[in-house]
Amino acid sequence: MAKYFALFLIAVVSCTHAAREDRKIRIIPQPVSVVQTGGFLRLDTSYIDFYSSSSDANNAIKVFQDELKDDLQITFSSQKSSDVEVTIHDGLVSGGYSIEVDRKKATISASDPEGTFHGLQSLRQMILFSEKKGNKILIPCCKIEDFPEYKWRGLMLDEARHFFGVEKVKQLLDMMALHKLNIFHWHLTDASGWRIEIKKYPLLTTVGGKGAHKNPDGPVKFYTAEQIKEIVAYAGERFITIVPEIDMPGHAAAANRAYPEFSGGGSEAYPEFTFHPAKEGTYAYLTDILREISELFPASDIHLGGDEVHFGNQQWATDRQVQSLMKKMNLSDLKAVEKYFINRMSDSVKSLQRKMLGWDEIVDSEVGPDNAMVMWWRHDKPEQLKKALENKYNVILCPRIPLYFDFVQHESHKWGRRWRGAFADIEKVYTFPPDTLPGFKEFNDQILGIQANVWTETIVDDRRLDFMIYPRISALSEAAWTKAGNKNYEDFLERLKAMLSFFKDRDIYYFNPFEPGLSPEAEGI
Ligand code: TNX
Repeated sequence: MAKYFALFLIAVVSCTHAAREDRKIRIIPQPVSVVQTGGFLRLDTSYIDFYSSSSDANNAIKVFQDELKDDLQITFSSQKSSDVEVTIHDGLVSGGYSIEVDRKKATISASDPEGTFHGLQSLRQMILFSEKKGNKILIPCCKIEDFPEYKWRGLMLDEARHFFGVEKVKQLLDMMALHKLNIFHWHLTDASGWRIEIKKYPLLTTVGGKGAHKNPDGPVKFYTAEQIKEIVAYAGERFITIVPEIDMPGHAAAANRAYPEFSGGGSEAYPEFTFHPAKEGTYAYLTDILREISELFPASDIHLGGDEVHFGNQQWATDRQVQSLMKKMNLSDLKAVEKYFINRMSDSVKSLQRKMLGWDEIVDSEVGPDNAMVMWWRHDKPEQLKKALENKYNVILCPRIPLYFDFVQHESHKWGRRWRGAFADIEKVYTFPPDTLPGFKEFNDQILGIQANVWTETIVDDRRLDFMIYPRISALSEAAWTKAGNKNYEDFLERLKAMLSFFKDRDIYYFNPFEPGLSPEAEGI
């Protein structure tokens, strides 16, 4: 009898245990603390009563309600007997929030609208990923406290090499917002195409917007100023800042097709790659462009690129005007010319009341930490990160390995790039940053955050784009938001399963880390 009783007990215990696992709260990125207090709030599957005591939260609430209408066809009313209540009051970290769920209601508190937005996105995941029984959604009672580890949680998309358009970008912004990523860095110009309308120089888009990487004769594709405004507003409603990048003095071939008078030439492999550093007209032209950019983007920063100038500055060495500039300004070599260019353009950015951002090459241009922030991308040059930090720059970490999402993501894959065999698998994204990074600990307060970059030379269409971004975006969000001590890859993978089915419902063509060998090619990607 005792034996049977023991067996019975084991059965009961393991059942409850299984149920508990099943009823776990699954939020990505993992919050600072989640304590399940027992029992459930039973929400109706088709109707939620929603109350907010502050109109400051209206915008975050509107996005949340529209999304849930779309996700689950839930409708909303607002009486005081609410299922969900939102309050704004002092005392919580900016961008942070708390959620308390008891058997009667879910209460979200934050100090600012951004915190409210984050809290609502967590609640949305709880609604989406909790058990549904009959016409009830069973939200586990809990207390959640949450705030971000890094203030810069970015994703960069290159639309110069391949263009994806308004709807795809909005979908990406939606997914960023769901993951509490808050910076969308938009690489809008490069050798393959110039993708943003500039009223004063219309040929930039009508000529420079033609074609794509390896397909120079493709159709003209670009964003009109109106579309840019629409996307900036859409991002703003989701507490995402868009940082535009106008790459210079290299990666300028598309602009140079439109206005060859400002070209500084290129090399055999990279024709017409640079802007001309010795013509006064170039600085006026680029400053005019940046003025229009500053009118379109409210962000406090403008990214000027500054990368890989040596790919195509060979003609500077023989150009008569560059030679006389070098004499006049006492510039000893082409690196000094590059430095001169970057400093002039940094002055332009300053005159527009903006701060310059640049790739890690700009540290060598000594533009100064008061004038610029740096994105460290060359993972094979850790000394450049150290140099940036020692020179007091604020830095965003986005090293190719593991944060370039155009890189292969699984050993067995051939879709994407590799760096001497190295690639960017999801676990490495998740565990970033390793505490072995040089300078990382001593200069921690200069590290603004983390960003992944999606370069698109090899990403030709929406499906490939999805495949490279999802679900590495989920790992990125946890790398950027969650404290190191709260990260756990196995636990993340468990939570990720729910997120993958959400991606599936959205027709997002994600990589499945649980079936890594599946060949996208076989499926026609
Ligand atoms: C390096 S990252 C580049 C890009 C390429 C990318 C491809 C950087 C500042 N420059 O121009 O698209 O590698 O992975």
